[in-house]
Amino acid sequence: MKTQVAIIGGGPAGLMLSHVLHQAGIESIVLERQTREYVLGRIRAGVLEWGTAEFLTTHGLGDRLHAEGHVHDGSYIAWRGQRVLMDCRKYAGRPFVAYGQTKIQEDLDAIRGDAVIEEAIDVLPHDIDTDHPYVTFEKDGELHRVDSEFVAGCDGFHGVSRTVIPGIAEYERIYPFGWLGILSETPPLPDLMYANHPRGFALASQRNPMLSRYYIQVPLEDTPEDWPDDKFWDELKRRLPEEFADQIVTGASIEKSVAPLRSFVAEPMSHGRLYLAGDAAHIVPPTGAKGLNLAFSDVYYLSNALIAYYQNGSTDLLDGYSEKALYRVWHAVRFSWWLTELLHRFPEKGDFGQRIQESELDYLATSENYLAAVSEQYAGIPL
Ligand code: RFL
Ligand code: PHB
Repeated sequence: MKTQVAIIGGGPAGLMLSHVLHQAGIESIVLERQTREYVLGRIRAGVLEWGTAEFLTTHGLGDRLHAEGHVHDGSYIAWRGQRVLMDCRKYAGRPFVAYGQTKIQEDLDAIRGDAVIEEAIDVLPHDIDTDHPYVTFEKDGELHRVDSEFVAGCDGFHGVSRTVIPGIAEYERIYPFGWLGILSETPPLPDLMYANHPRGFALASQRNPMLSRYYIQVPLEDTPEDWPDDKFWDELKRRLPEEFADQIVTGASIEKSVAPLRSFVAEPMSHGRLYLAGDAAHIVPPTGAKGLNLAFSDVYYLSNALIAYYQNGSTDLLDGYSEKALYRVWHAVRFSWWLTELLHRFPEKGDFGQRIQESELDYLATSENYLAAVSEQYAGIPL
């Protein structure tokens, strides 16, 4: 096979890149390890920055987003009887949208599904230092080869692309707990709420008027089996402020899983003709709701760079891609780390660490300047 851009990974980053390139007349083939059903069934992100919503809209993906997405001015942080609103509209001039990643994946699959080769195993990029890189893979027991001009590594944190970049630097922090998340067909609270509580962090989120998403901080060893629905609801309500806990409508969970929390950055994000985008190059803990937004901002920069190359032969944007993308990545990595440290319980930090955390929360409640700075970061820096 032959194409202009071989894309490894058919998650949101890979499919969006393929879509934007296609609109500019640039061919691509997407190699995805999993089946289409598996990829469409994954439950992931729920919060889109305004810039992400605009990027999707510009590329013809706005209709369902604007019809079904729920625009919010901000999200609450609650602790010890206090509450502040990280007001994105007020302090950054732009709201955010609650819209499930699953729907974006569906929308992208509907327009770019034909470019995807599913169940491609042992995918491996070759000759990325030359002008003629290629990718090999196996499907149905046969070995295949895609000759290309560029390779985009959009294969997530467990992908292969990052591993072929010689001497890549990796920065990592692993948090000593996980998030247990459930999805339930019940009406959600009107707003998102992040709660800091002595029993641990909790988050009330949403997907649509009849679909709620909730998370609680749990020990890393815990499994979904440790958390029958009744136990989960009980714990969630204990961690949220009483007046909100009382409004929660409980019901059977339709999905339940535990996710570890990690901050990770690999740099540079390119080598020769291989370019990384999304979780393949960086991971943030979900506390700041930044992962998917970063995947899309990478795709924004990378697609611009590839389009400039194909339209006028310029390599300036390609050469500057890694630096440009990493600037935004490190902002989001720092904010996500900071919000994670502020909102979770870290018994190993002792009483001193706990008092520092409480003092910082008090500062947030009393200083509008501080709250404005936090809200602006939650809104996300413009592309
Ligand atoms: P993905 O979605 O992991 O897709 C990568 C794709 O590559 C495939 N793949 C391979 N294909 C071929 N060969 C290989 N060797 C391959 N290895 C892997 C995989 O099967 C997969 O299809 O990465 P991408 O596209 O970069 O997208 C990133 C986002 O999915 C991720 O950042 C977000 O889901 C993170 N995230 C959130 N982000 C937000 O912006 N807002 C949120 O509210 C938010 N909430 C979340 C989240 C992630 C969570 N989990 C489960 C990690 C909540 C949770 C609980
Ligand atoms: C979600 O709805 O899945 C969600 C919302 C906000 C976050 C993380 C996840 O910070």
